[in-house]
Amino acid sequence: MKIGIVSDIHGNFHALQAVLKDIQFNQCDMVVFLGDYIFAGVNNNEILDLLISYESIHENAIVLKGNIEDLIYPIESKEEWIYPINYDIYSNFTQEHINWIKGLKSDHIEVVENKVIKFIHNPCEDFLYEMVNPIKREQNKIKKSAFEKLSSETKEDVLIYGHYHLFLDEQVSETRFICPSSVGTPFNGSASAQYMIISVESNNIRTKCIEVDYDINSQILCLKDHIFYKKHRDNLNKYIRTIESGHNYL
Ligand SMILES: [Mn+2]
Repeated sequence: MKIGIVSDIHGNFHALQAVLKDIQFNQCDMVVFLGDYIFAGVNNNEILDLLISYESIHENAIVLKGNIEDLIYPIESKEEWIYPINYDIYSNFTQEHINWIKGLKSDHIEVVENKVIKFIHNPCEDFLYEMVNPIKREQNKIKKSAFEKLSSETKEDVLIYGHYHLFLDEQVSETRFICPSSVGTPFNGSASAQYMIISVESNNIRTKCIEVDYDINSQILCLKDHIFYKKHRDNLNKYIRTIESGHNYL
């Protein structure tokens, strides 16, 4: 059983296209999307259309929501702390997009052979790293005590989560923790589109971190040509810097 794990697209449509092509090439039996698809960049509608059609075509696709998808609620109640660009992104959504986002589940449990695997965007409120460098996140070390606490609260054998934009595969106490980095905005210093394939065979789980080159120049042209760029230049320049460097300038 081969499962493709896709997380944290954050508006990077070209990176998503490259990853889905690679997943097709690798013939995964199942694909799980761990959330944080939108409210960044300029291709939010294209990403939603692609995910909605992917889910309808592929029986074994699971699409979960991230914390970013929940921004839809404070946007609808017109909270002041929302970045203005996110009001513009929201105003371009169709009712179908909005209904689809609101219908997404937060987690999914899958039993593969004897392994119970839980998928979720952000597994806990605690930050799982000692923050040494908020930009170059690959310099941060995992916070063992936070993982131990999370393990004690986790019933499943394997916990697969997104949110941190860094690859991870660690056994802590009774739990195997796996993070597939980020498709659209990795924070490990590599400007590729990143995801993971896990293979479960005879109760053994193997993980493979995959970095796919994508057309980053087309994505940047798309950002600079978009009407949002004139209105939200500072915001989109930080976004461009993030995808070019693979570090967190958001
Ligand atoms: Mn997140």
